[in-house]
Formats: sequence, C-alpha cells, structure tokens
Amino acid sequence: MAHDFLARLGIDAINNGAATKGGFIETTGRVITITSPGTGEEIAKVRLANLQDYEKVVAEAHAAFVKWRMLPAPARGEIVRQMGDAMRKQKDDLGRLVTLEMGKVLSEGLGEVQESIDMADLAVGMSRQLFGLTMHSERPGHRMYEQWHPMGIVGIITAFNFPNAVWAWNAMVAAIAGDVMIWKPSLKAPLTAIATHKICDAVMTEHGFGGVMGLIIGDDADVGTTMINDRRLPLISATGSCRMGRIVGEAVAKRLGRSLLELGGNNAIIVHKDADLDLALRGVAFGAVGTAGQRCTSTRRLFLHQDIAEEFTSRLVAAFKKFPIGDPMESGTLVGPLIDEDAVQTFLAAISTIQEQGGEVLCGGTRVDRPGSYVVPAVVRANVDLPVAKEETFAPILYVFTYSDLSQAIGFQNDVDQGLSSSIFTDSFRASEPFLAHSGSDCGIANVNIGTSGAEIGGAFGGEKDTGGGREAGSDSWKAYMRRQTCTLNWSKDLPLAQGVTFDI
Ligand code: UN1
Repeated sequence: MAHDFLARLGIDAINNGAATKGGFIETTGRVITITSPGTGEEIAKVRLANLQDYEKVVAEAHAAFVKWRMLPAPARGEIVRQMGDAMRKQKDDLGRLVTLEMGKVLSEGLGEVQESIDMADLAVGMSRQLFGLTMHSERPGHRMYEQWHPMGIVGIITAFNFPNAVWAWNAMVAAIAGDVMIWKPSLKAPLTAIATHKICDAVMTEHGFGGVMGLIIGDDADVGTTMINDRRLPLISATGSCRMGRIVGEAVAKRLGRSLLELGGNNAIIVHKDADLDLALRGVAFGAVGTAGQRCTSTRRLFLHQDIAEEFTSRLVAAFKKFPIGDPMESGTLVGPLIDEDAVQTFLAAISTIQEQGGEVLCGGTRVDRPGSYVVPAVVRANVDLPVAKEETFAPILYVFTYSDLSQAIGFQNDVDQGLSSSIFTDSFRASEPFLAHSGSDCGIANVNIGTSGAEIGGAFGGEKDTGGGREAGSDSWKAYMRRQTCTLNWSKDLPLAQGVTFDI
C-alpha cells in the first residue's frame, strides 16, 4: 500500500539511525525492518547507529550546548514556538505515521501529535518564567537569591507507545531550559522519531543551532548502555517499563547523575455505588482499551461497589463485545493492533495464567485471525488477591473486583508496586474526598469522574513507587532540566560570617 505521507515526512526505504549538526550520519550498524502492526506490511528499514556514531552525536551536542545556552531563554522559546508550528503544519502526516508504525487508532495518532504541539506551546510560556526566589540574608548588607542554569546534554529514552509526544514532553522543556539533547527512541517505532526529528531539527538548523537535537537509534547493549553510563550526560530522562527504569536508574545513580523516570502503572478505577454509570462506562472503556491497553496510564483494574457490580459488569462485557477491532487507519475502529507478535504472546500467556490462578475470563482473551497483531480485549472477574493482576501486562486486560467499603477499595487500589494513575467515579463529595486525601490514592495522578488515561500536558505527569518518582510535562517541570544555584552577595564593607561564627585575623 502506498503511503504518500512517508515521502513528505522524509522517510526513505532505508534510513540512517543517527543525526546531529548537518543532518543524518551515514550509519554502519545492523539493519532493522519496521513493519506495520496493523497489516504486517514492511514500512521501511533503519540502519542502526554504533558507538562511533554515538561519539559524533555527543561531540556535536556539546559544541551546540556552548552556543545554545548563550541564547536568552525567551529567544530559545521563540524557536520552540516555531517547532510547534512546524509540527502543526505536518500534524496530519505525522499522526498517520504514528498510526501506521505503532498501531494506535488515527484519532489517537493525531492526538499524540497534538500533545507535542501543546508541549511546545507550554514550553514557550515557560521560557519567560524560569523563576528563582530571593531570600533575606541573616547578614547586614547581604542579598541572597537562586537562579537556574542549563545542565548540558540531556539523554531522552522513549518507549514505542508514544513515539512522538514523550520526546516532546522532554525536548520542548529541555530546549527552553538551554539544554541540548540526544534522543534514543524505541527500536519498535524509530520512523516516527526520524520524521519528528527532521521537522524540529530543520527549525533549529535554520536558526544556526544544528546539533541541539541529537538522535541516536541503536541497540541497548552498546548505545543504550554507553549512554546511561556517560558522565557527559548529566540528566537521563527515561520513559518505559519498570524493568528498563531500574536498569537506567541504577546506572545513572552509580555515577551520581540525575535521572527522571516515568515508568509503568497498574492503574485502577473505583466505581462507587452512587456513580453515574453511563459516564463510568465510557471512562473505563477508553482507559482499558484505548491504545489497545498500551498506555502507561491504561486502566488495568476496576473496583466495583457491590451494589452496582453486577449491573456494571454486564454492561461492560456487552460494550467490550461490540468494540470495532481492526485497521487503526480506518475511521470507526476503536481497538487497533498490539505493537508486535511478542506482545500478542504476552497477552495470551497472561490469559492462561489468569485461568490457572482462578480468574474468570468473561469475554475476549483471544487473538484475531487476520494479518497484524490483533487481540480481543478481555474482561476478567477475580478475587483481589489474583497474583497476575499485580503485574502490568501491557495489553487490554481489565480485572474486575468487587468491594463493600470505600476505604477497603482504596487500600486494594494502592496495594500494587506501581503508583501512576487512579480514578474514582462518584457523585458524592464524601467518596471523592477520602480518595483524594493524603490517606487516599498513593498515585501521581488521581482523577474524579475521568478515567486513568488521557492526561493533559499542563499537569505534572508521573507517579510514585515503581513508577519511578519522576514528573514530565506540567507547570514547573523545567526545574528537572536545570541546575539550581544559590548566590549570596555582600555589598557591605564587613565580612560577617553566618551562624555567628567569628574568625578574626
Ligand atoms: C504513556 O503511556 O507513556 O495520559 C504516556 C496519557 C497520555 C500520556 C501517556 N497523555 O494517557
């Protein structure tokens, strides 16, 4: 099938896997083939970068940093504004590429690019608001203040499921902060990274700042390992699985670098007895099967109050049975494919484990007999102690549990290793407040009458426990990309010491 947008986005039959000042480098690593999860068709190939290419990208990034940091932050913001506009112009093509390469339905593919554009807009505003505080010194004739400086080269590691927006969460903010970056995208969705890079780097290059946006597409074993251990990269921001985050976090901590981790979730929705069930049904449905259950914010567990459990479960199962599953490019499709065959096998293995452990599969749980990696989303009824429900299976499986007491439901909800997103559906203040109180949800995101996924970029995004503790996007996320400096200035003729210490010579 011809996809005209590939040429418009600069995707060739074989693409180089590294870019820096002056564009793409002739890479010499192994060649990988990218196929569309929706059809199994080959889209294009990528020749991976090796360590020599990585060295070139780091050297150019460093040279670019020395220049870029001297540009005043609002002027950096103006260039970021133009990057946002460049993505706006190619939103349709880029959104289609996300859908073709990753398999999310087109409305979500376009939504993802919109999320990047929104990030650019947010970062433009931030570029004029990199505020520091002033303090009163305890010493006469002294003044104290804090200021924020760029850090240097930021390593950005992204997952396949948001191959465009998660980079933008980091890149747009890092750029206004005065940092330069090296992006290592997932090998499962590198074409979106190549296209995104081309659009944004063209703007940087036009302004004489080639090298600010580095791209390295390589294996974890060489490029990835070198990158996370590289002291020249003071900050590594990684979005992906808890397993990956643990490796990154440990390596970066060992060299006392800074890491920003946004990892997996095992997100739950509580539907209380007084909830608007129509609203809850829509929220649960999008949360559980949107992006075919491959968001870190996907709804994986559902706690139903016993008074509404039976009715809600039967409505849910009826809705699940009707979801249009198919080509994500076609309008009307709600459930696209999983990313690849491995993901299908993981889904099927989880279904077998559920049955072995005594869970009841109420619907779905099978693969769809057609080319591409399609599965039928599953609803599973189980006891809260079902062991497999404690794990994040990156696929559309929704575990349904029943509760009688709200505080018990909140306890169940918190009783997993991850702490990303959570929701309650209720019409009562007396139910939502305990959920939002400090003794309520332990997640980074807590919503009322909204599902667990689909967060706006204006709020800090991330969570606690095995989710890694980092926050990306949101109002003050720029602080993660800058170093803080405290300055004390003495304009008196004396040199008093703090804490009343005397040292007369
Ligand atoms: C992710 O799945 O890694 O809140 C990111 C959401 C999106 C971002 C998801 N805005 O679902």
